[in-house]
Amino acid sequence: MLFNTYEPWKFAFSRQCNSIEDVEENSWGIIGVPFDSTTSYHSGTRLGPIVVREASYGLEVFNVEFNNNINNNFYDFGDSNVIPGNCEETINIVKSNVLELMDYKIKPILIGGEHSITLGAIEALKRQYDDLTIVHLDAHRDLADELIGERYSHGTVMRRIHELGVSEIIQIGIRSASIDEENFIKGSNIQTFKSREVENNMNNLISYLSQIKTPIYLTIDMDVLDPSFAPNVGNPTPMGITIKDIQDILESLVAKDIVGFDVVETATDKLGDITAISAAKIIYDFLTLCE
Ligand SMILES: [Mn+2]
Repeated sequence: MLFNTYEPWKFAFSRQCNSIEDVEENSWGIIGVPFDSTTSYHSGTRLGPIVVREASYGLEVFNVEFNNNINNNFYDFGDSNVIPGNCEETINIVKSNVLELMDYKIKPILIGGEHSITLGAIEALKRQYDDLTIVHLDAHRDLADELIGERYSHGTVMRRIHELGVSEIIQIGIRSASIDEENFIKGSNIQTFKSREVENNMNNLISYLSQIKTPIYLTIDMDVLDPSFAPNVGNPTPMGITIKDIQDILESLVAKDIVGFDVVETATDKLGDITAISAAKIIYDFLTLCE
């Protein structure tokens, strides 16, 4: 039986455990990463984990849209330590946290926090998975080599992930990039479905995703959504995709081998904020659909 006892430090419906050793293999493990350091426009992502968890208590056990209860095979392990102002060291902490989950065969779900934290999760998973496809939903490519002189930042995170030698990066919802980033992807293993292409031809995207053979890491920057659904993100960008689009993408991926997931860049200090509600809904839909 699932209990929805309000406990704002944990995502609604998460299971209880006395010790990580008691957790069943192949469970999902939520880690909040309350980190905000290199966001270049709106700040506030350090409060993302708490507002997203709080918003999750507006959801019901039964997910009407998918005619199923939320899968209760997940635990919320609380927040990671972070080092304010030190992106590289915070990424290392996230990496060690994810490695610890992997020791117990628990699959990570990160709630951000700025997007740079995704690098820590993927560095950890790369130790186990030689072949890893990154499905990256974002308004931005995040492929800059440096941003304001920084190699580790929320605008360079996919460039650092690319350097790890992943199988493929599939960028979905893109609508803002530099000419350097556009040149970088030419001839690379980076595939693009711009926001308008998602809107105009979802079937094409779904059929592309259905071809993925490797394990998958799914990272969702909340700014992939149109600002009407998610105004409070680090870099709101008009002409985004919808939550329905994300549901379609999740449905096309759930039969695959998803080994890690994150939802990042929620940037608000307001309880009940629409951006936090949208982020909680996406995590809830994911947990309803995924084993
Ligand atoms: Mn972005």
